[in-house]
Amino acid sequence: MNKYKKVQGLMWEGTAMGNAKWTGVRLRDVLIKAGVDPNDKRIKHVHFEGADSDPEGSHYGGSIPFEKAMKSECIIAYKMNEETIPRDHGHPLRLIAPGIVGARQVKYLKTIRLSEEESPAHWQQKDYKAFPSSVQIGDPLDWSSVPSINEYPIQSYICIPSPGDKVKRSEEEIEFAGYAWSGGGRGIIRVEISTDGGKTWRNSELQQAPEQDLEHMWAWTLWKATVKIPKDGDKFEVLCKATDRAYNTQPETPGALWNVRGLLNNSWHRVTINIVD
Ligand SMILES: Nc1nc2c(c(=O)[nH]1)N[C@H]1C(S)=C(S)[C@@H](COP(=O)(O)O)O[C@H]1N2
Ligand SMILES: [Mo]
Repeated sequence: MNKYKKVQGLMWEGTAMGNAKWTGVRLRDVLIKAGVDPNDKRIKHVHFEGADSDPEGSHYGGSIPFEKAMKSECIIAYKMNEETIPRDHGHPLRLIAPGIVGARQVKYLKTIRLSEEESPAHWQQKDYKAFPSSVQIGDPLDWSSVPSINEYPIQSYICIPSPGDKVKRSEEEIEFAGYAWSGGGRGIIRVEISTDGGKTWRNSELQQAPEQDLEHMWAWTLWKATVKIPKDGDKFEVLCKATDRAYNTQPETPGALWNVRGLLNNSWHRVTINIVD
């Protein structure tokens, strides 16, 4: 998004992304055991706080809607990929609320609170919230005017090859591969690629964990496609875009998505590679 128009945010690009198998106890069961009434209309959000703190001593935190917290997929995890959770990923306990952005998956889980409100902005980067495009760099940010990002819009990415990689024309074809993911468990139904700037598209081959279904697709979808290397020119561009269960698809450019903190850019991903003879 920064390349389109300057933003005030962290430049994550597309590969600050993880996917793991989590094991834990249902958050729902823990809350009910602690005396929470699942039908208590006063409870709107559940706040989570980690044991880590910033230099001022405030703890990392985030919240999810109570309704989501009571769904069977939300767990307090104690294992990652069948092993004790590594320290970097939240040892000993971590909230896992599938279908929601990473920032809410609170590590080193220490405290759970029930509330009528979303949790206040968390430390360091304030919060992941997208402001209207009219809000410009330097304008005051009214954090309470927008809700935090929870479910993420549909996204796809080309991981292989990397931008600027070189291929030999004599190899004739090259394999492209990447991931796609959408928030809320909305399954990926297709990932398409284009070699003519988006005029025509063709399907890629998807790889999805068999235990996932279209309504509960928490993990990423991996995709791959073989692309013919053009006979002329010294470089070429490949684009990808995905479509999810709700038939949401990605926009062509970040133009209509621009926001001051550079969040939620899910426009078509483009990679240009070089051809050598
Ligand atoms: N306690 C705690 N939990 C946290 C954070 C943190 O700094 N402290 N960072 C959050 C953010 S912003 C992200 S993107 C994910 C990163 O999780 P990972 O390190 O397992 O990839 O953890 C989230 N949970
Ligand atoms: Mo993050």
